[in-house]
Amino acid sequence: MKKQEYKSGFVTLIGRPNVGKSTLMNHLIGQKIAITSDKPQTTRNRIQTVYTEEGGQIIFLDTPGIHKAKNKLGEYMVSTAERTMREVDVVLWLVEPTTFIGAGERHIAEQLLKVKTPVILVINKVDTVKREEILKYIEAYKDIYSFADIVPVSALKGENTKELIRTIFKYLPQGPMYYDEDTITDQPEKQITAELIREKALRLLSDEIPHGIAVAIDSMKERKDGSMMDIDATIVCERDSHKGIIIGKNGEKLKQIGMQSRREIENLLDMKVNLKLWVKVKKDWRDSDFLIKNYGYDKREI
Ligand SMILES: Nc1nc2c(ncn2[C@@H]2O[C@H](COP(=O)(O)OP(=O)(O)OP(=O)(O)O)[C@@H](O)[C@H]2O)c(=O)[nH]1
Ligand SMILES: [Mg+2]
Repeated sequence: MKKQEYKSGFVTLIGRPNVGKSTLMNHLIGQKIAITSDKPQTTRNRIQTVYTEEGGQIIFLDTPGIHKAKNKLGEYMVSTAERTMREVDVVLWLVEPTTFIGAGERHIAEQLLKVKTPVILVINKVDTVKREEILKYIEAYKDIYSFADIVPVSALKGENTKELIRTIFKYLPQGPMYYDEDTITDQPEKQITAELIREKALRLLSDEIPHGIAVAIDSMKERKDGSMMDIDATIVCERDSHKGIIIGKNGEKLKQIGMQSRREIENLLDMKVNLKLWVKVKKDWRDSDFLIKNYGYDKREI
């Protein structure tokens, strides 16, 4: 019997903020690479990860949620996401299980009409609805775009995600193994470390403040005897009043952010970590081209 040809290709995850793109990507590759939170606009950069199995390889691109940008950082995020639609073999468009299709979804459908890439609609969070209702959501979405396929999943519970992988492979061309099978991501450890700190800040702070935060790793050095990694990092925020909230009463909030992120950084690096956190104010950094770039959001890289 003829051996089946190896298939491979690039697949982007797009959709409005908070629909579960990063949660789904982490689940599919079986590792936490992209940070997640219940606050919209968690992901800010394109994050590439690799899924490898015997018959093929999928390179996933997690992207920032597509929204109406209110500052230069937002514009950067949205163009990062929209750009990927043209560069890939398959688009995964993630949506919430609902029959209400708003302006945000219609805008995405319009963008997709401009490209020829096959689009798989992924109805996520089906654990939150009754099974018999799913057909209704499928019908509603069928009206706005001609999808190559529609797959309901729960990224959180891992429901139907194997079926999603099978469906993706249907649309991938024959191709090489782009990365060796041990490769999981293109994100440097330093970048993931900064993101993990930002995740804890997002999760532990409420409302407006988390959106105005960036995290910079000032230094990251392994001790000579290999016993520990010393990390100095700065949380940047937009206002003096925010700085006070991030630090908290008697420094409690910052301590919590530090403790929770240290634990995850230790898992990531597989060694003990000594983490020192600082807080700095940079007024309106999200509207400064220079500072946006400085904190790792570089237009030339999208
Ligand atoms: N119930 C349920 N919640 C989910 C599911 N998938 C994701 N979530 C939750 O939805 C929230 C948003 O998840 P993210 O993965 O950060 O969403 P995202 O689309 O990457 O968001 P942005 O990066 O802001 O665009 C988190 O609180 C997740 O736990 C799911 O299948 N079921
Ligand atoms: Mg995300």
